[in-house]
Amino acid sequence: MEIRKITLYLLEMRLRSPFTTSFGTMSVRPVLLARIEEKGGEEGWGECVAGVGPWYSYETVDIDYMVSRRYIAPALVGAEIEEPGEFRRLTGRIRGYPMAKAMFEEALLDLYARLRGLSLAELLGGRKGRVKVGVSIGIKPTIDELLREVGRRLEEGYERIKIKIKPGWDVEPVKRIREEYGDILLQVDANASYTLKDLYFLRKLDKYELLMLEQPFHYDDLLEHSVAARKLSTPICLDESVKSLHDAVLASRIGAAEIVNVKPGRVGGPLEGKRILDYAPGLGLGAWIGGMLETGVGRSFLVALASHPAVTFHSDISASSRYWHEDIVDPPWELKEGSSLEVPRKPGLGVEVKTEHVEKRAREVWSTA
Ligand code: OSB
Ligand code: MG
Repeated sequence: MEIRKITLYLLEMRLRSPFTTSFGTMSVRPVLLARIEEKGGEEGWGECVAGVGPWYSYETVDIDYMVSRRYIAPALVGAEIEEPGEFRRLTGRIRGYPMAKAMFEEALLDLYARLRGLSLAELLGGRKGRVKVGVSIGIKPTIDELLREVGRRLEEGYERIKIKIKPGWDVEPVKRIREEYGDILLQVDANASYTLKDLYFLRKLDKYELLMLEQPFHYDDLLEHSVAARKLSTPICLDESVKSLHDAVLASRIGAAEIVNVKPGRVGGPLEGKRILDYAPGLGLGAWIGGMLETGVGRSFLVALASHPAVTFHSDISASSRYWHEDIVDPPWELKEGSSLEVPRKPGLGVEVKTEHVEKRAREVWSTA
């Protein structure tokens, strides 16, 4: 495929309800999209998951927009690419910025899949026709509000609940959810808000039979996790700390985690996500696919990865309606029976991008000549 033109769209999408984690509240999600067109007229779409500020990672949407225009798009446009795996080599000189790179790799995968008549799942080693999904619930002003939202999500059909925790919002919310809703599938995500000094509190979570404790410690640390893992019965899952297959290998070698949350944006693209999944069973790691409040475009890649046989837990891929009043894809992602999403068999994303809607809603549009 000869890359003819790249267009970037910067949107601001209002979430249906604000999402609060240990690092802050998000009400409006900035969304950066890439559209890559090849010589024959076919196109592909990708999404960057960077946020407003450098909280989850050092990347922000503004920085990634700049890096994309200045460095990544110029390295691609005019290039003749046999298959999406070549993207890494073409942009090998650019250090870091995995979320920006992931957006381009996604667009190339979509483009390649459309040209070949393959689904994303087929490209990414997917086998399942449906994927099990859950919902991620943010920190709430009160426990009553949290309990109400958990109840509502269970009613909507989500059979696995993840709640965000932070010091001071951990044991009590979990205890109250267990009292109210019994032995539902429940897990917690700390987004790196604890230190080893808090081990005493984290050990109190052990009696609540949580599926896992996600990223309790520093975003770039494996050692603290490996120390804590020996003292906790709740399995540790890593999110922020795993930026590549290399990190996943290291984490399993030193016993820092039993489970890995695979996010294509965090690891530089769906192909590195697939590699982690390919190795996870051999490393003795359970796996699932994490979300970053993506629109329907990013969600397509999450669903495709979640259909990989190494995915052993429910993924954070909720339906479009959990996030948006109106998604930018048609049809929107819908929750199906058994807390699942259907894996599309159509070529590429498997859903249509509503291009006019994106163009109308974009705050900024940039394209190569
Ligand atoms: O840590 O998993 C996380 C959203 C933004 C940043 C980090 C995280 C999340 C989520 C949302 O948990 C999951 C979803 O997209 O539904
Ligand atoms: Mg997380």
